[in-house]
Amino acid sequence: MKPLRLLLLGAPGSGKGTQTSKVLKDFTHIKAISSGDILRQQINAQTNIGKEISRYIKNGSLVPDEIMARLLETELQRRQWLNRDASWLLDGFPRTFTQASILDEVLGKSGANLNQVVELDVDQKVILQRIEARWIHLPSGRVYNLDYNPPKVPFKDDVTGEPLSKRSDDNAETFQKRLDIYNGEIGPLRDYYKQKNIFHTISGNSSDIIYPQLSRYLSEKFAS
Ligand code: G5P
Ligand code: MG
Repeated sequence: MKPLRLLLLGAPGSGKGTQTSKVLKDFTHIKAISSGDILRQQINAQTNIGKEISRYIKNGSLVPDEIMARLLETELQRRQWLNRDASWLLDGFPRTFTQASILDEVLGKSGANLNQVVELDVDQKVILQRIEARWIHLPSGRVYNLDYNPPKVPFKDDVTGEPLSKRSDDNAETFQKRLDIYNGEIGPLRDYYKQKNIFHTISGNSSDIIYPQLSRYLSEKFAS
């Protein structure tokens, strides 16, 4: 396969994390970063930056662009992804126009710009219910849902057996704010990537409807 440098966009709860897990299982040469997971791990480790970002996440605001871009650049360097041969997927970053410009600058230096952006288009009316039933395994970022994909043992991670936790921003009030912010930011981002001819939308109100489309799309687009 040709190298894939993919950004997954989608409203909170649209299934970015869920689709990412499925992609990693089927396309084993692809690696992934979730910006939300990186932030939650910083908070959990009680780093200085973690203390600062905790209040943004808790009230559903975006973490400032400069902090976010710095964290992501460090992570891309640490993983040695800033080269043309690596295949990877970003879940949740960039999510503002400014972040998109910063990322292009960083990636451009190694000639490894994003070559695909996929937005998951899910009816926002069906999402809130998903969020309220979500539990996560914080260290790995694995996501569960009490209805859709429950853990094998209630409230325990399938792989490690460790306890699952709730996210501080998974409540109706904060969720609505996150959704409003998403709807406010997504227009310019869509336009930015449409202009570059790398933007694609996949619609469906279930992850099981979206994934076969995503998988087919990636296979066709990146087959060598
Ligand atoms: P995150 O962590 O990036 P969001 O808000 O973008 O958070 P979220 O909530 O993680 O996105 P998701 O990954 O799109 O949603 O969805 P998911 O976890 O896969 O699925 C949601 C739930 O639905 C799960 O329980 C899943 O099992 C279930 N599910 C999936 N599919 C189905 C289905 O078909 N049916 C049913 N019934 N259930 C299903 O960002 C969090 C915060 O971090 C900061 C911000 O403060 C943000 O609010 N942040 C950033 N700030 C600035 N810039 C950035 N780039 C930032 N990135 C993160
Ligand atoms: Mg997620």
